[in-house]
Amino acid sequence: MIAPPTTVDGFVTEFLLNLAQDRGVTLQDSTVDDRYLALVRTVRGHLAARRLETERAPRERKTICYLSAEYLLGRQLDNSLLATGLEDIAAEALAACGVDLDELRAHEIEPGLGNGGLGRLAACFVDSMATLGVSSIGYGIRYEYGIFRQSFENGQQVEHPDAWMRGGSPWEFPRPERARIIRFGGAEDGWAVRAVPYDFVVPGYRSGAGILRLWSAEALEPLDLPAFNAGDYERAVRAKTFAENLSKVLYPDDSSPQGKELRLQQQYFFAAASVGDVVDDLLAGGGTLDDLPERAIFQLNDTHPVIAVPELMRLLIDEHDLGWDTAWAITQRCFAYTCHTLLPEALEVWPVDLLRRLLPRHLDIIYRINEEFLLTVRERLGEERVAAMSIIAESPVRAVRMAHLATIAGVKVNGVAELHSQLLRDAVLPDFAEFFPQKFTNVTNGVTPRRFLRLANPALSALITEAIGDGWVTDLERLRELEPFAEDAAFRDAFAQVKAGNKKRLNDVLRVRDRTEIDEEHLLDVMVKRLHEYKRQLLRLLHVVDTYEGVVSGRVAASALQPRAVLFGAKAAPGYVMAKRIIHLINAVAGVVNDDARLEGRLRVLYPANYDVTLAERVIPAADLSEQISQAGKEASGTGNMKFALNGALTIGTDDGANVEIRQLVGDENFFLFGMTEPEVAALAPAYRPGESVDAGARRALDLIASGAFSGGDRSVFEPIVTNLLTEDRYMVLADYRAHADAQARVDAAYADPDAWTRAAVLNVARCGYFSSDRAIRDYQERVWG
Ligand code: BZD
Repeated sequence: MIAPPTTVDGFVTEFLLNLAQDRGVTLQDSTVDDRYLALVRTVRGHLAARRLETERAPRERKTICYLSAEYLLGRQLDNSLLATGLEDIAAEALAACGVDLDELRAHEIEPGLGNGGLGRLAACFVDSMATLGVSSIGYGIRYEYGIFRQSFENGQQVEHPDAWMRGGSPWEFPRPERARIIRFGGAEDGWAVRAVPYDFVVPGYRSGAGILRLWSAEALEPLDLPAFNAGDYERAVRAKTFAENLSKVLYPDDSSPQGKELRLQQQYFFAAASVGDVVDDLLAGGGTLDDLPERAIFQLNDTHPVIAVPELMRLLIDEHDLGWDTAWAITQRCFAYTCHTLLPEALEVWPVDLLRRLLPRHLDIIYRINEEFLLTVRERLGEERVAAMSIIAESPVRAVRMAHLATIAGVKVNGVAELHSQLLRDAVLPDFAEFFPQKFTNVTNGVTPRRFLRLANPALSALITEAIGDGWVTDLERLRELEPFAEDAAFRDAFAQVKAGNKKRLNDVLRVRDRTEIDEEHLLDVMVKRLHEYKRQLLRLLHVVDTYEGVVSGRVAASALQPRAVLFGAKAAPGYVMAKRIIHLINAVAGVVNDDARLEGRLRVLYPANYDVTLAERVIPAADLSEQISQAGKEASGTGNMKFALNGALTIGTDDGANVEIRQLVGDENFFLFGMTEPEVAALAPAYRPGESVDAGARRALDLIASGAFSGGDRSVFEPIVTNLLTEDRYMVLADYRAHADAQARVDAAYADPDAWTRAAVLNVARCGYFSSDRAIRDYQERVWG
């Protein structure tokens, strides 16, 4: 094999060659874009070599086929350099050419092919599988437009298309020879598109590689030539436009499925292409269909790819002539399902009418699976359980419940944190947990230490490595060895300096992208995540308003405030009206608070637009306080919570999702717990009257908002928010208000002793090694794929 260069000279040669041959320019005449693309070419050569090497190594028996509609990858350059061990060589080589590596880094547009936690988790998992040497392939959709770019106009969210591929997509390898035809509709009204795969190489840290295979939709015929020749230019490209729409854009709804036909087309498009790809590979390698369950498992990332279940059945029966029972026996061993939600409205259902039109054969298969399943339900649990457990819901319209289908077909069903898995069994799918007790398990989420510690926080990484060596990068539990350093004053000093330096690094980007900055002396208090009522950005905001009101009304001296910068980052689904109002309110409060001299600059609210993975990598290492304040029983896990703790932020949080496990590990004294527990929420819910006993602080905040203080005197603008809290308050913001405010006071008191704070921060880092996605993948191997 031709080994790519691993010396500085070799790297320089390769880079200049790529510049000349690929871009057709000399270094002198090159643009940033030319230099960036030539650098990617050079690094990509190493990835390709790594992949060939991995493919030649003796194969593990089973390949993990991760099916996910989303991968929120983040920028690729630094991770590729790190994984291949080329960081220093590339830096030296480019310096020798007089090229500014930082400028090239900043030039990369991140592929934002996901909405939030679920998509980012998939990206962490492919990284970990590659690093652990697990034979794996991630399948998904090559959206031409990823998650929208957010800007604010007069404080309100405006969405813009994310043209991340403008200027090409230099990391991927097109694989047109593996293209497949995907058919929709029935015998009379059938139509088809071509699915063309593009491979991203997922480099493992220092060894190994996986593939991320993303499908792009194309028309079978790119042009209707007779129509074109007849002058009907619109009709000439109609089929092309129609087909390409399938992979055109990521749906930006993260928690409430819209039931849109194009979305189901997207799901089937990538699920069918992926299942077909795996089956073809098996047969081409001399395997038989009976071998499939030993050779592959499809991990379903939520219900979005569940249509792969009837698709495999169709393939086995209609195209490979297996009988129903044989096909079902195989299928039932090939899938496992991960659920990522607790919100009932987030469980996907597809109207039967729509399925009948789009995928009639699949609907028939689903009906038969259901029929046979319900026979056994009737037998074992009785007729009265049938309606609740059926795959088919009868109202409000007859529809297929994808979670039921996934649970019936899967070898395992898992939740993503201990509490979530328990609630999944007790509340979301209780009948199924009774029927299939051995199917249900937990795998607590994790995050990749490569991107979220080693790359995002170089200074802390260096400090940790200096103390305990660099084994933690692939064995994060070794952070435990830092515990004794919490008692070491010199180490704490160095740790505090790292945090201060990270605030400067954050300011370097905030100044450029948002023309703002934080005061580096302030406590940096961060709430970054999708905007959703259950996550309760409003709870944080009401406390900001209450604090502001205290100063301007003269009840509290500004000088008594612990100086804080409260930073929000969040996108709202474009159709989620209340979430967008909340964004407007946060910006409105920021405008007023930041401009009011009476606060003496001791309370600042920042809301940089377009929070994405790239910004996360700067914000998280700089944070002192991590806001994880969802209503208990609503956040399945959270993964931001893990990233913050690993970077030495303390958490203020409810007993929800993985917060529970974080607190158990870091210790109560190093975590600011507040609020109702899930059973308390459940007990209060039936009789909850939010307007009846409003806390005085919350009342002052609501009154100030209602007065128009943040809307130029216009009382109508934020009235729906105030009214909603006082009359409905679905996520009990007001019920938890006092507990939250008291916890914030405990935060202030703790921060007043910087050394003790730093000690707690060090312990957070030392005790959170469990939250590595490497550990999560090992758990999947043991509990799900084994
Ligand atoms: O998944 C999130 C949960 O809300 C988090 O608690 C959890 O940590 C992560 C990872 O397990 N769920 C999502 O991010 N969901 C979506 O993004 C999504 C996207 C499309 C449709 C439905 C949900």
